[in-house]
Amino acid sequence: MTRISTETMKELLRVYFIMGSSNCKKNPLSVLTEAITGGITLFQFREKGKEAFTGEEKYAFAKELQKICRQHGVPFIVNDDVELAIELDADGVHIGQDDEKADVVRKKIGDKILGVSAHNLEEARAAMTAGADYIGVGPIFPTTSKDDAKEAQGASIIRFLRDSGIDIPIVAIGGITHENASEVIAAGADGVSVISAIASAESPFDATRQLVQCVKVK
Ligand code: TZP
Ligand code: MG
Repeated sequence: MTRISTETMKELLRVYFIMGSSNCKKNPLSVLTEAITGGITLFQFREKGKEAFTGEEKYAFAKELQKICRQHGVPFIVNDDVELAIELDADGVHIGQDDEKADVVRKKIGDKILGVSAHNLEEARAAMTAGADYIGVGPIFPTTSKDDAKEAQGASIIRFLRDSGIDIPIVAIGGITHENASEVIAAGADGVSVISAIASAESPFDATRQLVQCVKVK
């Protein structure tokens, strides 16, 4: 295996769906299937919160979601849990600033995709140096999907990072909907990452289709 190219990474970030069991109104397996049919380009398994599965149940649930992703050729990324990602032979890992250090994770996962959350220029530069394939920047808009979310920064943070020379693939996150997705793409993001816009939608399929339209060609 070799590291993913910047161009391929940018394409995968276009519509990046993140989900765990607590985010879904309907059966999570159907939500993921609808999202894939609607056109998501990347999926992240993020099993967090009071009711979240742990241990064997978490593993089994992840495996089911990974199977659906594999059937449809959508890469499967694991949030935080580097060991689970390795056990499942996932396509990559996404870590935050409070998780294991990015350079240590890079050594553990070899050429798998590595995503790192960054909130400012310093963190973005450090992630690039540590070997991240992309950074997730946010929250851009207010969100209710992350308990410990920092203050929303607006799409201008993306423009600021680009103007400061950050050329690594960037996915914007936090409060993104079909109404504001094109704004973050115009500010320089390669794609949008969403939880509730798809997971809480009456029709995850329709919601995904709408997002796909919004992020089409810059
Ligand atoms: N990181 C920053 S904001 C956020 C995460 C995981 C939650 C995004 O969820 P939503 O529902 O798309 O605002
Ligand atoms: Mg984390």
